[in-house]
Amino acid sequence: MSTTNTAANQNGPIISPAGQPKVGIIMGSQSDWATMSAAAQLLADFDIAFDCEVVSAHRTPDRLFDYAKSAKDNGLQVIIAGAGGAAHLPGMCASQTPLPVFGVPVKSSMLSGWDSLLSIVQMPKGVAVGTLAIGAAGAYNAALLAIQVLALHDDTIATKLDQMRQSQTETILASPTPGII
Ligand code: RP5
Repeated sequence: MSTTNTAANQNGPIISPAGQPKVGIIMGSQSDWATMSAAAQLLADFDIAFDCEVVSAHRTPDRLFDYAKSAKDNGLQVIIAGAGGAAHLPGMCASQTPLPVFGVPVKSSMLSGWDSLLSIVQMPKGVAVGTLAIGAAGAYNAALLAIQVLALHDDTIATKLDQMRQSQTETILASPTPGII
């Protein structure tokens, strides 16, 4: 399966850093990109190569199976899968790969993402998906978890992660009074 290291959003493309993609980002539809771009952006900020594709569990099931079965051999170490509605993408992906899969429930128009959340989180015993929050915060945190996994064996990433968390802490401590920035 071909992969792309460039993903576009409303503000322009998010170009993956050069090199072997370590994280795969998949989503059920082009319409999920507004949410899932948060994951791509954080990985790019951490200088971690990723690939990004639309892969639908229902509309392109063969493409999903090809993607998931070959993901580890293709050098990926973590998969982030976002989908909305009857969101079977993360679970079906997890069933076909030994890699850790983080699922992002995309906010749906009819049920505000409750459908997405419940269909991702409620996996049967024996096949695991790490389920994140609904929406862009979930996509961001999925990338953060992927970064934390990679940091276990990469000191450069671990150092950046420490710096990011320290900076986040300092930002809060610098303005601890509500309404006064
Ligand atoms: C899911 O259906 C996708 O993940 C998306 O969140 C939702 C709606 O898809 P579109 O109808 O916008 O393509 O498969």
